[in-house]
Amino acid sequence: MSLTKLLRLKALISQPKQIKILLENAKIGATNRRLLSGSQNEMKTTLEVPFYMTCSNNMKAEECQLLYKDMVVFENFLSETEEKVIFDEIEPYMSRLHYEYDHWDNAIHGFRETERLHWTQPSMLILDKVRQAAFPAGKPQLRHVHVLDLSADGYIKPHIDSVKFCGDTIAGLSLLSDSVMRLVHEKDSSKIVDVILKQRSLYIMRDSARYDYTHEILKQADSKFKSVIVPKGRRISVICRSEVTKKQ
Ligand SMILES: O=C(O)CCC(=O)C(=O)O
Repeated sequence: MSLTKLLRLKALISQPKQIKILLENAKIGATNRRLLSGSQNEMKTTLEVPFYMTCSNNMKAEECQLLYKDMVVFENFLSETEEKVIFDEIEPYMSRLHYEYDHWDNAIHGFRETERLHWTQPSMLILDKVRQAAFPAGKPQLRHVHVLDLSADGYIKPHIDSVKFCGDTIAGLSLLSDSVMRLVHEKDSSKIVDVILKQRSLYIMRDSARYDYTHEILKQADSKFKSVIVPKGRRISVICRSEVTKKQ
C-alpha cells in the first residue's frame, strides 16, 4: 500500500490536546475585521479574520482564533511561471495515468496521484520555498512530495490524515484551479470552517486544524465560499508533510 493511501487512513485521536492560544504568533493576512469576544475571563479582542476563511456561527471565539493560527493560506504564493514549472514537470507523468473513480477507501473521487522524490532544480527551488514557509528549521519532513490530480468532477471526502504516517503539518500548493476546502470538527459536525484555496496559493494546516477537524475538497456542485460559486476545474495539489515524531 502506498504512503499516500496510508496517509488517508482515518486515525483515532486518542488524547485531546491542551493548546495554548498564542494570538501574537498568528500571522494572518486579512481584509476583514470582526469583533470576537473571548470567554468571560478574557478581554474582548479585535481580531483580524483571514479573508480566506469562514467559521460557522456556533463556533467559540477561541476555536476560530486557534484556526486562524493553524490554517494559514498564502494567496499567490506561486507566480504563474512557477506554477508552470511544476506543472510542466509533472504533467507528462500524470497525463499517462487514468483518473480513478472507485477509490479503495472511498476517500477520493476522480483522481490520480503520485509521490515524487526527485525533482528538477527549478522545481526544487520552489518546493524549498514551500518547506521554508511551512516547517521550522530542522523539522523532520517526508522526503516524498505527494502530487494529487483531481479531475474537474473530482472531490475529496472528509478525512483526517493518518497520525501514524503524517506529522503535525501539511503544506499544499494548489495548481490549475480554485477550490474550497471544508474543515469539520471531528467531534461536533456542526462546527464548519470553509477555506478558499485559490489557484497558486499555499495552505499550511497544522495542529488543531490537522488533528481536530476533517478536511475535504468540495465537489463542483457544492463549491461555494461566502455564498459565491467557486468554479472548480481540474486541480493539482502538491503536498509536503512533516514526519511523525515522538513528541507529537
Ligand atoms: O488536495 C489537497 O490539498 C488535500 C489532499 C488530501 O486531503 C489528502 O491527500 O489527504
